[in-house]
Amino acid sequence: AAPAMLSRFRGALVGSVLGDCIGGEFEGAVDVPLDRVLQHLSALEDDTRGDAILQYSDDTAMMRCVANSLLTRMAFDERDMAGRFANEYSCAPGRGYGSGVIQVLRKLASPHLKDVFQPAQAQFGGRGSFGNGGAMRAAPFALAFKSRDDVCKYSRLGAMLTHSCSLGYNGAALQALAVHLSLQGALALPKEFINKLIAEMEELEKDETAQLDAKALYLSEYPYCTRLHRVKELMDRNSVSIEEVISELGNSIAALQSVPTAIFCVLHCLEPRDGLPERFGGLERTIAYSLALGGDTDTIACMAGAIAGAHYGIDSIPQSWQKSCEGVEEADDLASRLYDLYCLP
Ligand code: 8NA
Ligand code: MG
Ligand code: MG
Repeated sequence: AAPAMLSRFRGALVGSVLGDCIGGEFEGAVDVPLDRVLQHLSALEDDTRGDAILQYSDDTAMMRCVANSLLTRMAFDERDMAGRFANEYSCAPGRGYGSGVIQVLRKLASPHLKDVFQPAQAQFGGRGSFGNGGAMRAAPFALAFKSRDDVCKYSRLGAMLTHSCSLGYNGAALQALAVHLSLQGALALPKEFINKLIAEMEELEKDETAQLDAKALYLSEYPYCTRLHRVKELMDRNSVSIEEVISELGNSIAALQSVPTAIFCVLHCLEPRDGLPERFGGLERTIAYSLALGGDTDTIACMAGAIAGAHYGIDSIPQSWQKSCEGVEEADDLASRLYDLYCLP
């Protein structure tokens, strides 16, 4: 039976945290052999490993800020959200933030700041960040807003607080839309799922700013659509190597080279795959596969975990994994409260 909506909400945020915590082990690694991934995962099931908990990083720290802001304000409030990012960073600066975004977070802490979008706009010579930091925290927007237009609009605005390049905030919209569709059960029809995402991104990438940014970065005219078409091609293949996925889609900290990749991980792992244990369910396969790609593993697994968790629901997530990761209970609680908000008439 398909999971109930509350189970999907909880799966989305818990899946996101698990991907971040479990993926941290291989962050930045160039080559991650699958047996190392499986070793890392089986260690989570080992009761004798004591109470060494895998810590979450910036991905989860900022996702919690987004969820808490949406819950407290019961709407998108840019000043409140910016304030939470700044405060979270000043309380726990050692969570592995990107080197650029730190400057934005410091400026956002100033009480005299008039325009909270301004610090992000000053990044990288005025071009803004194209990192995946907006996308990694985008899942709660899909839980807070019912309509696809709102999910899209507010996930972009939320990302613009730190990522003013269209590649950065459109990547956040793509991630939020993927979670939104997954919550609706859309992954039951994978082809339609990817076609819907392509149609949404065509709308966003038509925009003049998006066109100019793509040109300035020497990218194709519709960069996300181009990548999503590649995802579709890879889905059609009987066998795809890790190397092909990395070269076609990427595994870096750029949103363009990680959000479509995370979506591919989910789609690819809807079915059992060679090399992954048969006892693994879909969510376990998705996380394992994301780690095997190397690169920005915590963030790719975090994004894939949110989409997969929304599809399979909370009961698909092993207890041993949940117990091994910091911040799971809080994420579960945030998801339940966002569900209550979602159910309000
Ligand atoms: P960001 O905005 O600082 O962007 C990340 C990096 O991308 C920057 O430091 C630049 O190197 C590069 N970059 C982004 N935009 C531009 C541009 N317009 N021109 C040139 N270079 C650019 O931070 P973010 O929030 O997007 O970062 C997200 C990632 O950083 C996440 O994966 C997160 O996990 C974290 N991360 C941390 C480490 C670490 O060492 N702890 C490693 C990888 C990623
Ligand atoms: Mg991180
Ligand atoms: Mg990362």
